[in-house]
Parts: sequence; structure tokens; C-alpha cells
Amino acid sequence: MIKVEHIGIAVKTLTDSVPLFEKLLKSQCYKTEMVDSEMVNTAFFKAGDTKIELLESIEDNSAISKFIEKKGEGVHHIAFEVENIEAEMEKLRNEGFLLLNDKPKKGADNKIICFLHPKSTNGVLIELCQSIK
Ligand code: CMX
Repeated sequence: MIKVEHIGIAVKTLTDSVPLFEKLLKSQCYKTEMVDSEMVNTAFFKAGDTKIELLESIEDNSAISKFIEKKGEGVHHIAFEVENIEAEMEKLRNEGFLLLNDKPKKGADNKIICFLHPKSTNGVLIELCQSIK
């Protein structure tokens, strides 16, 4: 697990936050994508060697909606790029990390993903992601 592929930030609305981050990062949002399975709308920005993903909830009971209700807008997860997600999941599971998915699932931006429960990672929600080739 070496490269930080992206940092996910929970926001109330993309309408407000996309222009804010365009101003902040001095770069245009290069992609927006709805991920139905996660009940989110996403917007992506390049930031040096990594990316910023803004996450807006599209359902009241989504993970992002619950997060914002409890903690407010802010950093939601850090995503690490891996070469072989299934092997990495197996390794981390054997090392005692709590995986939130049994199998990789489809995420935004052409990735398969898996989350690690923040309770097993010092309070930080970690995403593993692998590019779909
Ligand atoms: N970062 C750190 N801690 C978090 C967190 C986050 N993003 N989300 C929840 N927590 C904390 C809660 O505050 C709670 O803490 P306390 O026990 O101290 O109160 C703890 O984790 C467990 O919360 P919970 O009530 O058991 O579970 P939730 O229903 O809040 O679910 C989680 C938490 C992480 C299991 C759930 O959000 C999840 O499965 N996340 C993975 C999927 C996801 O986040 N999808 C959205 C992004 C999709 C994308 O990137 O495309």
C-alpha cells in the first residue's frame, strides 16, 4: 500500500463545493459520477500526484449522509492504490484488520474497491482501490 490514490471529502452539495475546490486547487473538476450502490454523487479533481474526491449523498440513509449528520462536512476516507486488491484484502484480513466487504465492489472512477472499518485503523476509514484494466 504505497500511493494515496485519492482523499474522499464528504460535502453537503457538489453545487457549492465543486466551485470552491476549483478555486482552491486551481484546477477544474475533471469528472462527476453517480455511484448508485454507495448512494453518492462524486466529483474528482487532480491534486499533484493524487486526487480529491468530493462525495455528496443522494439518499438520507447513506454512509455520507450519516457521516455529515454526526461529524459535519470533512475528510471522510483515504484511498490507497493496490496492484492486486484480492491479495491485499486476504493479507490484511489475516493480519487482523476488519474488512467491510467480503469481495471487492465497483467504485467510482473505474475502480474496484474495499473499505477497512475505521475501528481497526485508528479511526480513519481506509479504502483500497485497484484500477479496472
Ligand atoms: N471515518 C471515521 N470514522 C467513521 C467514519 C469515517 N468515514 N464513518 C463512521 N465512522 C465512525 C462512527 O462515527 C462510529 O464511531 P463511534 O463508534 O465512535 O461513534 C464508528 O465509525 C462506527 O459507526 P457505526 O455506527 O457502527 O457505523 P456507521 O453506520 O456509521 O458506518 C462505516 C460506518 C464506516 C461502517 C460505514 O460508513 C461504511 O460501511 N463505509 C464504507 C462505505 C462508504 O463509506 N461509502 C461512501 C463512499 C463511497 C465512495 O467513495 O465512492
